[in-house]
Amino acid sequence: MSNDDTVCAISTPKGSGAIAIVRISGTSVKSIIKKFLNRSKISERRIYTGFFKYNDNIIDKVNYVYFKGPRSYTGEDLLEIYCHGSISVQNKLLDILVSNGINIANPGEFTLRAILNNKMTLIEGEAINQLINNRSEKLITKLNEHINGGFSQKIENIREGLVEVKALVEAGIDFSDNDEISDELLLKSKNNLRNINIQIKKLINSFDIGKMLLDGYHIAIIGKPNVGKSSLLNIILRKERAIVTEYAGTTRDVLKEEVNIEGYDAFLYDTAGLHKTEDFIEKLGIEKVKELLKDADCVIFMFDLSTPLEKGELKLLRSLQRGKKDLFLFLNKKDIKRFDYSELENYALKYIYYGSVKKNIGIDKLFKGIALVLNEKMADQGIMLFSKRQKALLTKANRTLKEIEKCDIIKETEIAAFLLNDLMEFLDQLIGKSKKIDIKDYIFKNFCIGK
Ligand SMILES: Nc1nc2c(ncn2[C@@H]2O[C@H](COP(=O)(O)OP(=O)(O)OP(=O)(O)O)[C@@H](O)[C@H]2O)c(=O)[nH]1
Ligand SMILES: [Mg+2]
Repeated sequence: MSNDDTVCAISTPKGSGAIAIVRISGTSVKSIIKKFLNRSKISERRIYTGFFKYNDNIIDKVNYVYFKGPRSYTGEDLLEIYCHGSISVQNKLLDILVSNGINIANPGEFTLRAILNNKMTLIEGEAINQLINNRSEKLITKLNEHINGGFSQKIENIREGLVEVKALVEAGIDFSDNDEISDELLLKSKNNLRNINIQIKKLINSFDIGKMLLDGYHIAIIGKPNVGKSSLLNIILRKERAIVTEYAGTTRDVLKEEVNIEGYDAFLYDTAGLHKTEDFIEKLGIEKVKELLKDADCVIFMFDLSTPLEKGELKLLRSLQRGKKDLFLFLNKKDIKRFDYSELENYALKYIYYGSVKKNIGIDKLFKGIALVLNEKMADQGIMLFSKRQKALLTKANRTLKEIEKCDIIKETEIAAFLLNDLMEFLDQLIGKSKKIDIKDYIFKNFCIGK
């Protein structure tokens, strides 16, 4: 792609709205302003009002702002036209631009240009896309740390540390006859590398939580038939989403609904009651629950205080305790409690709640408990990783660091220098500085058109 190409796109969501934004970036921006907005002189970053005209026909009365390159999002001349958000106006504007030789932008193309023009790093570009798609209020600050360069700066700092180590390694060659200086250099380099690896490992470890929070926290509601699973889903959604009856085995399929838990994006799954059954459809439903349990991040295990605690329930509880998922027990139907469940106290459970879905008792506490666990996961994270690409590169960096640690950087100088170069290359790829990668491969995937 030539960077001189001018491109355009509708940057607002598809469909009609009060206002839509058409963005145009590239060398032809000024001639577009002259031709369609009839203005030959224009100041940057000022709002103008005028008619967008084509062959003397008024298409729309619009506002527009001109951003002169390089002081624009893309680093090129950029025009934003705020038109009325009718689908016909938006399409007409775009059609006119295209018929005048302006290309439609690819998804993420404005951001790609911004990176190529050094307006931002690849990490910052990826984070903008993540922020656009993110549904958790709690992640806004974390993603902004990436967008505003906090993460890129951290990588730059690590890189600078490596340059220092490389200089020490090279100095080691000159001082290799002097044992005292060599030892001192060796120790200093080793300390620097250890410190760098701690930072890299911390970033890698934050990915599991970062990814989970960005993709949404998946909560499976499970339990034997009739414990009140569907009732719990309905009360949280404040609507009759799932059928609730007094008959055991009402729910056969898995129902998935998105919910917001104190600013976290989450998905609730209502499931078929778990028990031994000969019913073919129920069996299929139970198989689906087992599949779901492999992928869920969290389990709400429900019990029914009006029926006796069963061995099968205890067996499932033990297996869930052996797993890694967040586990919450909800002992339902407290209003008609008939059996003693104190045996569960032997299980050292951290999150166990007694309540009644029917009477709306204990549900608030249960979800506050879930929010607390999520808050704990977020706490002390510092900068978090949200992208598989970034994790893969840092994992390579970590592996290379381990190799460097194994070699004697004074005696095996050449190997050490070679590995250090590899390591710096991984960091360059991470921020998009490396010549060995094509940034297009990363930006276009999953990106919105118009960004
Ligand atoms: N008394 C009382 N009844 C409840 C409570 N919660 C749910 N129920 C009743 O228990 C019955 C079963 O509720 P569901 O929500 O359908 O239970 P379920 O776990 O989804 O059942 P299956 O889909 O068959 O596995 C219904 O009659 C509900 O009204 C409660 O807290 N107290
Ligand atoms: Mg149900």
